[in-house]
Amino acid sequence: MKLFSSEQLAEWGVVDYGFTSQAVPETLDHYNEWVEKGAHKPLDYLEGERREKRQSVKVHWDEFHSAVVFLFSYHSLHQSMHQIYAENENWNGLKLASYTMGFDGEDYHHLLKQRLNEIGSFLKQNYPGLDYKLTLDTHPVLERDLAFRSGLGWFGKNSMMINRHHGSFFIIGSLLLNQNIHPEPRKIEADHCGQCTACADACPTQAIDPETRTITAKDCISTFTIEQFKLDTVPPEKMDLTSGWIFGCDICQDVCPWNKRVDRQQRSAHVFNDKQNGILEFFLKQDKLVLKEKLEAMSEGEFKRKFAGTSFERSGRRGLLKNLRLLLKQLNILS
Ligand code: B12
Ligand code: SF4
Ligand code: SF4
Repeated sequence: MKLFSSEQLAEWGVVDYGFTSQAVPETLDHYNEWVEKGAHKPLDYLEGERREKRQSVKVHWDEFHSAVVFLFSYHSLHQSMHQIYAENENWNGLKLASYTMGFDGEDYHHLLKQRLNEIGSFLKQNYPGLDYKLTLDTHPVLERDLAFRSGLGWFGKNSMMINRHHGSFFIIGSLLLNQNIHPEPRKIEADHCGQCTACADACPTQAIDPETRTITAKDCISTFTIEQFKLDTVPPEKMDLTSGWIFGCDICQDVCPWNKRVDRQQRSAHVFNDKQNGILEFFLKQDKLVLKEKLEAMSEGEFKRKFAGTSFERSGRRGLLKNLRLLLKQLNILS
């Protein structure tokens, strides 16, 4: 049974979707073990009350009966960013997680929330009495597991949810429903990592444990560059930004053969919009020291106005400056 037409899916940017009526995550024990051994630190929002809610979607929302889970791909932006890193003479050596440039350069939390609400309204027209809640990153739901039990992919050794046809460069967004509108869920996807360990081998901070398919959060460049905003944050011993990532990190996805496969199948020539060009010009196309000086001279308010509605609002001026200073020190450009 198809709920949506291919035109609708294309308009929403959905490359695949699935269903589950299972409230309890399939891999819950792994999550609990991970938090109990403290591997989530410093991400305190994964413990306490929000950990309790993650034990079952029913704890988060007691009317839950099923979920429709969507994959919103940004693979083409990953390709465009690589083109800049490989070919652009004006590139300053800095790198940004490609999701920041996806979704028209807007913070996906805003843009995909609108799309999920559109999808929710459409479903409501067809199912009388239907109610929904959306879950998109910040909600206390194990979203990779929700996608896993909807048959959309498997957990890679880098802990990413990987889809056989679309790789891992996608955002997971879901509608939790008070009805079970789809009785035939897909089969759970098998593991397709095999003997490969490319992600763990490539991670500059050795944050990946390929045995448990989890990462040590404090050692992940993404944690340090996106989640820790304070100027005086002490970098963990293994933190290594020398490969240029100043906001997020894509290394363990870039090297994954399942993403390289999508690279070979899709050739996209992306035309950047004004918002995306603004981000590129500011962060990636001016000298690193000039960028540092500009960030130092800017007020928090000025930064917020310049990057309103983008992913960079999250870390703010201070967070980016902290990352850039560490990178410049590690490259011996700054003492
Ligand atoms: C906290 C968090 C982070 C933390 C911790 C990441 C982590 N790996 O746990 C940090 C800040 C480091 C982070 C980074 C990134 N994140 Co993040 N993050 C989250 C968040 C909010 C919670 C994740 C969580 O619960 N982690 C706890 C771990 C234990 O759970 P898990 O990651 O689901 O891992 C499962 C598997 O490891 C499995 N498992 C464990 N052992 C074993 C063993 C076997 C044999 C098997 C089969 C399974 C298995 O069980 C675990 C529990 O379900 C989710 C959104 C959400 N609400 O779920 C987004 C989310 C996971 N992040 C996302 C993204 C895009 C990223 C980045 C790519 C951003 C970037 N470019 O910098 C990086 C990727 C880093 C990486 N390799 O994971 C996407 C991932 C999409 C996808 N394709 O998987 C999510 C789902 C957001 C979204 N809505 O799309 N993130
Ligand atoms: S996102 Fe970067 S630092 Fe984090 S686990 Fe992957 S390669 Fe390592
Ligand atoms: S790089 Fe290899 S081991 Fe890592 S997630 Fe991809 S296929 Fe699995």
